[in-house]
Amino acid sequence: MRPAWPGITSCPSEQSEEGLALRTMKIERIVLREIHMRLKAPFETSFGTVQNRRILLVEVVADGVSGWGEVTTGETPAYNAETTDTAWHIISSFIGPLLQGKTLNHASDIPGLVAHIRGHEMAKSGVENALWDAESKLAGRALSRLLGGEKQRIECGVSLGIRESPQSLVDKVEAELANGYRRIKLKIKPEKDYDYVKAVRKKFPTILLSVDANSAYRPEDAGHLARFDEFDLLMMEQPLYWDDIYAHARLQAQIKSPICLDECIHNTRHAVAAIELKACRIINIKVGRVGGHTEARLLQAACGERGIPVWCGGMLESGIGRAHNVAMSTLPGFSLPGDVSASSRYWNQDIIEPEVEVSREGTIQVPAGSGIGYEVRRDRVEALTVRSQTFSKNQASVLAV
Ligand code: OSB
Ligand code: MG
Repeated sequence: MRPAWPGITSCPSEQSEEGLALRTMKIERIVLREIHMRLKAPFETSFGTVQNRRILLVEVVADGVSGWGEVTTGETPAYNAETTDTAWHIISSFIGPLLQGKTLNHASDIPGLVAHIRGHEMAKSGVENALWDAESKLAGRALSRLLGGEKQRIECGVSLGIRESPQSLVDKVEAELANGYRRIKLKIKPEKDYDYVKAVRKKFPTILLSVDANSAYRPEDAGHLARFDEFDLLMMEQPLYWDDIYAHARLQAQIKSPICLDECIHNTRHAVAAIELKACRIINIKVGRVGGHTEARLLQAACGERGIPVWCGGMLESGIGRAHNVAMSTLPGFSLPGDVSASSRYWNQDIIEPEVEVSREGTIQVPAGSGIGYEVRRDRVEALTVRSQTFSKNQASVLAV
C-alpha cells in the first residue's frame, strides 16, 4: 500500500467490514476500442470547437467479468497534452502488454504498476476505471459504494459552450434552468466574455453562476478579469496557463471571484501545492485528468481536510465515462454541483442502458446495481467501433481495423 494521505488509510475494498474474504482478480483480457460518436450540437470552448468525438473504450475482463472504462482525451492536444491517438499508443504499446494476464488484489493496485509511465493520466484512467467496474461487479457492490461514496442522488450543473450572441446564451441558460440544472457554467474567451456574463447575470440575478476560460487569459489581463467581480461568480475556472499554479496564485490575490483550477491539477500533490499557494479556492476533479478513481479519491480527501470544495468535471463523455463520474460524485468532498449532466444533452442515443437522466430538481439518482450500475449496449458499441485491439496472455495482441 502506498503511503496514505491523512484521513485515507486504505481503500474501502481492503477493509473487511462485511467480513468478505479478500480475493484476487486475474486480468484475462483487455479490449481497447475506438468508437466515433457525433455530439448533437457543436461544443465551443476557448481552444476550439468539437462535434465529432473519437472516444477510446477499455473493456477489462477479470475472472470472467467485464468492466468498462472510458479514456477522456480530446481529439487534439488543446485541453491537455494527451489525445485519443496518444492514449491509443500508450495503452496498446505499454499498459495493455503490462497488465495482460496479471493477478491483482484491487483496481487501486494499478497506479503503482503504471507509475513508471510519466503523465498520460487519461490513458491510465481508462484502464484503471475499467478494473474498478469489474472489481465492484465481482464484489456484487455498486461502484459508488466501493469508492466510499454515500450519496443517493448527486446535484448537477451544465457547461454551456461559447455562443454567437449574449441573447442566444441567455435563452440557452433559461432552457437549462427550466430543465432543473442547479449551476450554470459559461465558457468564455477574450471578446466573448464580459458582455455575455453580464447579460446572463442581469436576467438571472441569483443563480449559481460560474465561468470557465480554459487557459485563454494572461497575467496582464488581471484588470479585465477583476471586472467580473461584480457578477458574484461561484468561481472562475482556469483563467491562465494550463500548467502554471504560481500564476494563478498571483491572480487570485488580485480578483474576488474564487479561482477553480482544472487543467493545472494532475494529482494530489498539485492540489496541495495549489491550496498552500492560495492559487485557488475550489478544485474541479476530473477522474481522467488525475489518472483514475484511486487518485481522485485521495485528491478529494486532501481537499476536504483543507476545507476546499470539489466538484466533478466532465469531458463530453459517452455513458460509460458519465457513469464513472456519477459514482465519483457520491464521495463526501463533492459538495458543489458538477458538470455531470444527462446523456440526452449530448447524444441522440447513448451506449448505456438506462441512459443517465436528470430529474426536474436537477439531480441524478445514483444507480444501486453492481459496478457502474448501467448496462453497456454492446450492439451499439460494436456498430460505432472503428478499430480495436485485444491483449491477452495466451494470445499475441490482435489488431482489428
Ligand atoms: O474545461 O471543463 C472543461 C469539455 C471539454 C474539455 C474541457 C471542458 C469541457 C466541459 C464540458 O466543460 C463538461 C461536460 O462534459 O459537460
Ligand atoms: Mg474546465
